[in-house]
Amino acid sequence: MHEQRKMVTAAPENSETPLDDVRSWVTPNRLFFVRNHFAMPTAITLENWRLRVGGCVQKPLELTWDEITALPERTVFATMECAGNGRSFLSAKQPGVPWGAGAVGHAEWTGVPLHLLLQKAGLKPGTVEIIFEGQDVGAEADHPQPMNFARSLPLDKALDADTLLAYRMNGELLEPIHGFPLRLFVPGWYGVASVKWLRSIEATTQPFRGYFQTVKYTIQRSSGRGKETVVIGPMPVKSEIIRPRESEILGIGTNRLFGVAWGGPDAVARVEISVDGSRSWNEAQLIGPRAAYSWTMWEYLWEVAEPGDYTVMSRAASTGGQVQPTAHDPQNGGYQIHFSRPRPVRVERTRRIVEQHATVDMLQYDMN
Ligand SMILES: Nc1nc2c(c(=O)[nH]1)N[C@H]1C(S)=C(S)[C@@H](COP(=O)(O)O)O[C@H]1N2
Ligand SMILES: [Mo]
Repeated sequence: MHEQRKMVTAAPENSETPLDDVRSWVTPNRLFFVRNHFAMPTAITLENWRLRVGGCVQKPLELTWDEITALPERTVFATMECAGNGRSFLSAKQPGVPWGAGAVGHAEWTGVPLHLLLQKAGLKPGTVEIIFEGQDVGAEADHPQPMNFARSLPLDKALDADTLLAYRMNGELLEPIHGFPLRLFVPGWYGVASVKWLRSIEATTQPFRGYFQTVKYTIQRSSGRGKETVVIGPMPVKSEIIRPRESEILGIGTNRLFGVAWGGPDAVARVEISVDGSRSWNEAQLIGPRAAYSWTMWEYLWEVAEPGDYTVMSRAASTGGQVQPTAHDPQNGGYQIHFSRPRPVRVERTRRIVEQHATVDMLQYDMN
């Protein structure tokens, strides 16, 4: 089978992981979704690339590729999802890339813990955030002046031992489209935090007000003082049904449901399945590794006696006690879309095999 990313927009590339074909815990690099706001920088080489560390530090640094890769490295397995993943499923249409379910993947990320570099530079007292700037430049409809892609992290997350300056993905040097040669990688957080093609890091004493965390990538929350704008951060708990596929027709008897679930910074504690449109829930089996930051695969053997139209749903809970909601929170707008999405399936007395490459007969009769 020749699997490839599913293009959503071509220039710049925005493309999905082909979730329908996911069988493994780790997503291969060439299938891992891509989210680009601007054209990808093309002139970066390991020789001409530098990383600057500056702002509110004792000792500003400018590091080469060899200097970075000589530092101690760390490896973290983590799921990364785009904050707009699933946007096309919202009933109230939202602006932005019309993602299906596949702006998510799981990989092994290797790099230098960011705190080691910040330690070398020496943060001055009063630092509240660290700003990360990519080499890619462009404009947006509501921001016609060209700007670099940039985001900040609160100091505590920047100093977390697992926050990496990543240069390997699944053991390979980063592919150009995933941020070669170096990107920030913030495990447990939406992908927007993980700035690609990193060229500068700056400590600041003021909260950063960049476009990608004020105009875009924010959600609303109500507090005692009314509505508050919150910058998108950690991924909440979520699950996806991979099989049965969209519009797949099942047969009576035993049907295997299969999917993935993730809990942002937490591990997945449990996944439940409803086959009656959320009236009752039964626990699925978790398969393979279960760890903080990582998605977990699950399966559920569904015994169906009666043909008919069913609504299948999955609902994950994290070790942190979060449970996936059944509806989208309108305060999230076009972001943070993690509700249990109903999947209608039809069960017939006769099973139709929809595997594209099935060589067996296209009809299989159930003996019941
Ligand atoms: N420099 C830069 N970094 C970026 C982006 C970008 O457009 N430019 N997109 C962000 C978003 S919104 C996401 S979801 C992830 C996607 O990473 P990937 O393309 O490697 O999957 O990168 C983030 N880092
Ligand atoms: Mo994103």
